[in-house]
Amino acid sequence: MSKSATMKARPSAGGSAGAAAAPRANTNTKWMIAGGVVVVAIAGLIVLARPGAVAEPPAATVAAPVATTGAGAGQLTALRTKFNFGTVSMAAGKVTHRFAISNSGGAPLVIRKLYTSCMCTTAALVKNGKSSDAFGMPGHTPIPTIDEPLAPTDQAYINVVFDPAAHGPAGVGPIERVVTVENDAGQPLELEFTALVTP
Ligand SMILES: [Cu+2]
Repeated sequence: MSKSATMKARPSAGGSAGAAAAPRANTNTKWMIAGGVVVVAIAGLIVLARPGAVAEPPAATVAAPVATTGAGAGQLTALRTKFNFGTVSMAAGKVTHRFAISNSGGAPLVIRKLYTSCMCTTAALVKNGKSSDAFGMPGHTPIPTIDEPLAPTDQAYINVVFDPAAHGPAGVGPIERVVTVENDAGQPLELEFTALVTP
């Protein structure tokens, strides 16, 4: 502090007409800067205290992922992610449902894997009329990587087969199963179905 004050005072000590005015202006400037710092500090405290100021950063983070799903990225979506079979009889055998999926983004994506939450359920990818193998539950059956590309123009389904008799007589009652579709464009797509299993 004292060192910088001395260095600043030295040029104005030259004996010109502005010699007397210069140190005073220097002092005034210091007070103005000090006052400005106080004003900024108070303003900062007011801004921090406002609830609206806290809400602003999350809004900005929400906007960021939206930008990445623009024209240059794929986006795996399903027309519907839930389906209810209603009442399903073990005696009547397996039931199937097709979930319509698509790439709603602006670039191709790759379907890595699909698998189900239980050994009573299998899922296959049907793309442009051609079906993949049917995959079951990890740990019960192998779940290989299929690396199937999906263009925005492709017509695709996840064909789900549920065997209500797979769990034997103990399988009676309401059930809920999930089919997971891993892809390179974002979070895995989860398709869910429910049923009420009767003998
Ligand atoms: Cu099961």
